[in-house]
Amino acid sequence: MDALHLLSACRDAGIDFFTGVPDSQLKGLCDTLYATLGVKEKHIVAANEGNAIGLCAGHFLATGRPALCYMQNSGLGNAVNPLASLMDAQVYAMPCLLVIGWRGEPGVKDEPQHVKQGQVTLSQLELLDVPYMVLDKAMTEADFDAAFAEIRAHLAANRTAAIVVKKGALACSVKPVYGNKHEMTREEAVGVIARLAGSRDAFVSTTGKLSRELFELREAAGQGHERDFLTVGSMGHASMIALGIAMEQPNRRIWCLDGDGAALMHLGAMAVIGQRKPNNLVHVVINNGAHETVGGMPVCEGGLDLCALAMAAGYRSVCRANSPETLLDAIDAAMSAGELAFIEVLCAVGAREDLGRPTTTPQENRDALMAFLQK
Ligand SMILES: Cc1ncc(C[n+]2csc(CCOP(=O)(O)OP(=O)(O)O)c2C)c(N)n1
Repeated sequence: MDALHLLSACRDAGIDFFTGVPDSQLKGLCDTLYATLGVKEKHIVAANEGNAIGLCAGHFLATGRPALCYMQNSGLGNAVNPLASLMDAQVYAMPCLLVIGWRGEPGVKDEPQHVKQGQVTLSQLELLDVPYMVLDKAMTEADFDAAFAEIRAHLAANRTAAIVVKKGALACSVKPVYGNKHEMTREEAVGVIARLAGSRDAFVSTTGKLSRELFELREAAGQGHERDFLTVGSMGHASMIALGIAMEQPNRRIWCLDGDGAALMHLGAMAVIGQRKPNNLVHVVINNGAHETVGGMPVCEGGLDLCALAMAAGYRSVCRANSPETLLDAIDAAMSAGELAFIEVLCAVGAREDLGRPTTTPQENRDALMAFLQK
C-alpha cells in the first residue's frame, strides 16, 4: 500500500502532526513525510522514540488531537516508559498513533539484533494494553480502511493504538533527495581512523552501516576483527560501552566510532563521559546530519554543532575534520593529547550499494574482543 493512503487516512482521523525516529522498514512513510512536509512545523524527527511520545502528548494537550509517532520496533524499548507512565489509561489516558516497523518478524530472515525484538513486539504491545493492527503486503486499501476504523475508535476514546508494519508493506511514490555539502564518505573516514590507530587500540562502533563498513575494511586489509566491538543494536549506547572498557583498561586507547543520530539519541552519555574524563578514550562522531543507515532522514533540522556540545560536556581535546587531510591532523592531535578527546567528522550522506554485513556472529565478536583485551 502506498504510504500516501496511510497519511490520508490519518488526516481523516484528525491527525496532522508527525514525529518519530526513522526506520528502513518504514522508508515509504518516512520518504513520503519528508517529501510532503519536510521537517517543518508539522513534522519533527525526534532524538529518540521516548521523546517522540512526549511530543505527541504535548501536541494532544494543546490541540485535543492525536499525533502520529513512527519508529522501528527497536525503538519500543525507548518508548515503553512514556507509554506506560504517561499515555496509559491509568495515568493521563492520552492517544497517539504508533506506526511501528516490524523487524525480525518470526519466520522472516533478519539480522541477529532484530530477532528477540521481533519475537516480542506484539506481546509488548499487548502487555502495554496498546491495541494494534498489522499491515502486510497483501493488504488492499479497502482492507486497511476497515482495520483502521477500529484504530480510529481507540484514538477517539483517548487510547494509544498502533499499526505494526511488516516488511514490504508500505510503498512510496515520491523520491526525496537527502544530502549535504560534504564530500568525504563515512567509509573513507572510518578507513583513515582504522589505519592510523595503534595495534593495541580497541574500537566500539555504532549501530548501522558504520559497523558494516568497519567490518569490510578489516576484511579488505586482511586484518582480523578481534579489536572491534560492533554494536549492531542498542543505538546510542556505543559511547557508554566504550567508557566501560576504557575505565577498566586505562593503558589501552579505546576509540568509539559513533553516528550523529546515535549520539543525539542518548546525548546524556556525553555529559557522563565528560565528567569522568578517561584519558584513553577518543570519541569520534561521524556527522552526516542524517540517519543514513535507514534512508537518510535528517538528524537535526538546523544541524548539530557536536564540538560545542563536547566542549560543554567537558571533553578536553576537541577537533573537527571534513576531509581525509584534516582528519589525519585531528587524529594526530587526539592521539598526542593523551586526554579525553572528541573528533567530529563532517561526512557526506551515502554508502556503497554493495556494502555487506558482518559474517561473524555477535557472540564470536564478543569472545574475540574479550580475548584481545586480555592481551
Ligand atoms: C532504538 C532504535 N531506533 C531506531 C533504530 C533504527 N536505526 C538504525 S541505524 C539508524 C540511523 C543511525 O543514524 P546515525 O547514528 O546518524 O548513523 P548513520 O546511519 O547516519 O551513519 C536508525 C534510526 C534502531 N536501530 N534503534
